[in-house]
Amino acid sequence: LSGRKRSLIEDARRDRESGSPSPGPSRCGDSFVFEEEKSGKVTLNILFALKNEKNAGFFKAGKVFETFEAKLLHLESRPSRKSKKSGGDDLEFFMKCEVHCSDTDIFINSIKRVADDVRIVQEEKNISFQLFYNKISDLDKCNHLITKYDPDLDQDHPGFSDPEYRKRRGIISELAFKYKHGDPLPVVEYTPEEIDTWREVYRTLGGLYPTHACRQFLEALGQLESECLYGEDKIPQLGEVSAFLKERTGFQLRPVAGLLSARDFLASLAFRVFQCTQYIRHPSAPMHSPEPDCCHELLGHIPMLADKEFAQFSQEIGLASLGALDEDIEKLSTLYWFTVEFGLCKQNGTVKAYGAGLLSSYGELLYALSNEPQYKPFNPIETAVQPYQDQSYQPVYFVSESFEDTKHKLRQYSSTIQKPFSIRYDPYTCSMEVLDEP
Ligand code: HBI
Ligand code: FE
Repeated sequence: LSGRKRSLIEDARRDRESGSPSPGPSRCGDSFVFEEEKSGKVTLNILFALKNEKNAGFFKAGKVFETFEAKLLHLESRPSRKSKKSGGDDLEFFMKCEVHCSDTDIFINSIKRVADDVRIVQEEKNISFQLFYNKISDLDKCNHLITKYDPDLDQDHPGFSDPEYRKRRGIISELAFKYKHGDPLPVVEYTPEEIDTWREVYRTLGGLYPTHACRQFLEALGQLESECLYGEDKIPQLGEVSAFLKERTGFQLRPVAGLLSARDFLASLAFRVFQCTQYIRHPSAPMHSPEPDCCHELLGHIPMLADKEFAQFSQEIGLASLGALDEDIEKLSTLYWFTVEFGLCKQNGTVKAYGAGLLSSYGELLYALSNEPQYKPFNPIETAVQPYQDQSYQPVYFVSESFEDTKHKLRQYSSTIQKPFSIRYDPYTCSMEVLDEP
């Protein structure tokens, strides 16, 4: 053992034997351990504030890591809530690290000697209770893309073996990667071939809307057309569409490079921001895209987001997701799927489509409103755990009485999601207010 490590161990041992309360004998083993490996290493999540000496304390904590050869897996800092309450601006630190099993106890005690408020976060999921985007510009950090249906990686994507297409999609995605909140929305000069794809989709789906789409969708589409934002001869630009939505419901768009993680995607909705892809599907398959593309966003989502009640519903799913555990994100994601993407609703005694996945897919729109599929009334507890398909038509569709009713049911459901705080969105500052802090 190095001299330094030995002295820390001796200090800790002395503390333990003398029953000194400050570092305190911490429970050894199991309760702190959630990833025991055969190698004799354990992974710990440690949250701590610094003692008065501030930065020096941080480096002292670093020294403990060095001494115990703890492998740092993750490190982040944030303003300490405790300090903020008393008007301070101290930081607190979160570290994920790997230490030798036999060192666990002594390692924690050593950290306690140099830092304040040391907490061992027992399971990783507890972290997500506390970390979430607080202000609208934080959405610049939404970069957790899922590459499942990316044409560069998914052999079943219609553009997989078309290098030209992949290059083009790459260029358009790059605009999204570079985008920062407050920038003007990127303008894409679409090629005649891309416009042909759009035209075909627009015409084909346009023929079904009058009989298959819900009233709110038709109203908004009518407005978009009469304002010359929508039409079959041009692909609408995000900037114009965002301005349209902002006037109606306060929703705004930001460009996104592809499929986002559910957590990032839902978090954006909490700020009334809709993440919009800007590239278009492959021309060989105009009626279907495995990943979201501008046809899906512009035809499926945008008209619905111009409806007040629906916009509020969408934001509330987002608010419910902030700081939620992974398993609750999964449920909210499923609720989103069966409402915003594949929802049906009753209108004047008939069933109509309001889900964007339906309103942007000719085949499934016909299927969903035929006699074939099973319908169930929307009921969040049941809907949230319904298995779903993203490769073929849904086995079951959930029917809403009205958006208002669905919104109330979702609100009721969201209030049962366990969180140690509640959140309110302040539209003046575009930021979250956290209430009832733990
Ligand atoms: N990402 N870009 C993008 N667009 C979506 O519609 C989308 C997403 N990520 C997840 C998602 N939708 C949903 O399926 C839910 O998981 C929220
Ligand atoms: Fe979608």
